[in-house]
Amino acid sequence: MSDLRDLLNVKYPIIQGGMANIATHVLASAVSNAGGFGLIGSGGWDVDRVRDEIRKTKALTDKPFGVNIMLMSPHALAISDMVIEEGVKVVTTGAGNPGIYMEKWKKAGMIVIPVVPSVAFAKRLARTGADALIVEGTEAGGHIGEITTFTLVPQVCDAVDIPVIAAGGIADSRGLDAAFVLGAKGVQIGTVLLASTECPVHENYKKRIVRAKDTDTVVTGRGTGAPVRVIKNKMSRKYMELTKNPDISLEEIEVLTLGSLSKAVFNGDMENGSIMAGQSSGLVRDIRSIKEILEDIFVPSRVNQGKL
Ligand code: TUI
Repeated sequence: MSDLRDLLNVKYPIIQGGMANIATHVLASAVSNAGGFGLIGSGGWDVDRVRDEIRKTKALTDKPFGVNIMLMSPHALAISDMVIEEGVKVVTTGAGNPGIYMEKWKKAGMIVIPVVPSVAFAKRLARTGADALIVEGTEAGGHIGEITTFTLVPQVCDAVDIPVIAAGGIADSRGLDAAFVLGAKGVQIGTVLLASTECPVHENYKKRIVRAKDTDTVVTGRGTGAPVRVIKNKMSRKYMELTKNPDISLEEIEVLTLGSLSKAVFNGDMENGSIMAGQSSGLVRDIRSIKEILEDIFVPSRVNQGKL
């Protein structure tokens, strides 16, 4: 059966999420070298930083990798041109509509895989020339949509005829198999990779994911246009208070979100930092190498046994 392994030329049908501040050349090259599809994130970085990350990734792996373009970023336009100059072969997009960039990316021969949170948006982007779609449910960490993976993936599979990659809530082989039963041809994972030995986040961040239980995440900013799932802490409570103010702007929210994300990622501040993570945190029980994580998801799966 043809799946993401054929489209992206990888060993496993598993993409790494393009997590802002976290998906550096270190993470992307480690995922690609282990047989998954590594992504460099762009949220929070300017064009020169993302270019530097691309060059460093090329030096660390000869396997395929891509770049995630965070469309709410003020640098998105500049990054959208730079990825063409740098010969990047695959882009994923998130947190907005990539419509204005599609034509130039397709002209450059790139594979374009937008993240979609709804059926209507999926249909629109399939018509605009997307090669595949990452269908992300509300279980995911960071900036999210409203609908669950379990209900959204089959609806999008029914609505489009390009491959669907399921994201949100997937951390083990049961999640991968479930996604394939729903019609997906691959999965994207983020949270489980936060707790990997290679992930360049502070050790406190990794330990907090491992310690998290099912009810430990909360969605801040629902109703502001930028809902973000994080682990509950002092920061999430403060954020909930601030976003009750109807006059707060999306830009102010972005600065607050990314500023506090770096406190968690770099300083390991688990109280004042924004610990972005998905509901699958409750499924993550230890810190393992990326090779172990990918093998644990794929090797026992029914997809690998040819049953799905
Ligand atoms: O983008 C993500 N996850 C992210 S981005 C991020 S950094 C950030 N910075 C400031 C504020 C908020 C976040 C942390 N996590 N995932 C992909 C994703 N895309 N989830 C949902 C969407 C999405 C939402 C609406 C995609 C398209 C969309 O359409 C809007 C439209 O234009 O119709």
